[in-house]
Amino acid sequence: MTRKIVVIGMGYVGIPVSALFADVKGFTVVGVQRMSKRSGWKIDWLNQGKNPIGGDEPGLSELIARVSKRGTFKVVEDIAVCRGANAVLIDVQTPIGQNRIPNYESLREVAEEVGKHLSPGTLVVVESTVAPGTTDNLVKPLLERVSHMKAGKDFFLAFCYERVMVGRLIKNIVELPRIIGGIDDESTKRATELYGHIVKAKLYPTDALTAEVAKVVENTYRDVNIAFSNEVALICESLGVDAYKVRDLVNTLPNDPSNPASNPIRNMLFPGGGVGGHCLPKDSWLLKYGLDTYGRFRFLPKVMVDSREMNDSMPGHVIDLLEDALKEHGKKLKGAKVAILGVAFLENCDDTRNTPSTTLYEELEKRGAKPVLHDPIVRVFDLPFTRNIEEALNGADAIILSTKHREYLRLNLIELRNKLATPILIDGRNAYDAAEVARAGFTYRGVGKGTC
Ligand code: SAJ
Repeated sequence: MTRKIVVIGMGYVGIPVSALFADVKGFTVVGVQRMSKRSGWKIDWLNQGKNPIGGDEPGLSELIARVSKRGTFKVVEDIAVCRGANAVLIDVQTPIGQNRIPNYESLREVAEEVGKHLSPGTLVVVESTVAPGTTDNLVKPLLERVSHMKAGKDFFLAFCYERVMVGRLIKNIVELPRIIGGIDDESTKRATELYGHIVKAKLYPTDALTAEVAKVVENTYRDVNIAFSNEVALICESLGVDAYKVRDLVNTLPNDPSNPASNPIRNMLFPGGGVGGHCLPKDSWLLKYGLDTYGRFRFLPKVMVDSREMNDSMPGHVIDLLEDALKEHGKKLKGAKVAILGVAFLENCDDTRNTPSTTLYEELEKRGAKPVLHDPIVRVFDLPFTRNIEEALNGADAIILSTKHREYLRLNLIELRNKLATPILIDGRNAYDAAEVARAGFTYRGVGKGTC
């Protein structure tokens, strides 16, 4: 008997997980995507067997072409396709608003629609990151109210979070352990069985709330570590030492001196020009929202809140470094043409969600400069940008390296210098060798590197 899986939301999570399930013998997958201005075009692309995700995604294009040709994967607009599904995966965006409160508009809408077309026995899985308490207190009651069925009895529900990263979407789904958080044991059992078909790594069964907390803690932990590294970077700039060298030296210390083999590497993360993406900038606030909404007692989780502030301050710090370098040339930010290299939040991908480059651009504009954004991979973006690097560089008074795309690492520094009106390079990602940049005639500033 063929198993029918429905995946709602054809994004960086929904597309690879759909293609992986569609590649399992006896499975067919129907993706559901709204005909939105930003993403509607993906429906046709995917139904032509084409991969709409830009940048390097090893194995994804071949997989989509294969399952599309085989007819086990198609994408539609109509969510009624959930009827008769064995499992429905929810992979919609769960951003936070300006007020740092989760915006569950898509999640509510989808849960409501799924509820209308839910069949007895269906397993519903929330893969989108949500605040702790959301599966039990928002998704479950919504599905039950609309479907007139009981979760855990007539249908099943679990929270099984993704650990994808752009540039290794397939790899992370297949090779990373997966946490399976059912609202009850039967839901956990069914979800474990389902993911066993695509995940080669260990599956960890738990309850939905614990899984929800684990997800946002996992990302907040990373965000706090990055914040620590950014603070160290500022200290190093002030002391005139290289924060990246310090990081390398710190990471030579085995984690457990009494038993070096136990965990050989201490992993201080990289400082940089800011933290972007759909996850780290918001997951601390989802964790806080869960605490404030469903917690038995309240308090301000200062470490993670301060870390968010630290990481959010880094684009501003990059601009301070620029202003300092301009002063060396007797110039001001006002009227300066600034080439911002990189729109994507991470190297070698086209994902622009919460990119620090937006903050750079808007802050520079506010301070009277003329920023020009460039990116070789990104296709669509909310702000004006160019894919023609000459347009960004010619006559610029400074370059800010915001994203460490490999294209930028190959640039010839001398030629680069000759295109600029003022030879200033601000390195937000430790992309260049400071001494080499200075030898090429640039005034150099780097996050965590200070001057050279
Ligand atoms: N960054 C630094 N320093 C570092 C690492 C990253 O400044 O040492 C910056 C990056 O430049 C980027 C941002 O942080 O702007 C996020 O980068 P990331 O490497 O964390 O990429 P994400 O957000 O796509 O991936 C994270 C991962 N979470 C963890 O490793 C705990 C990934 O495993 C999750 O699946 C993903 O969030 C998610 O979807 O939740």
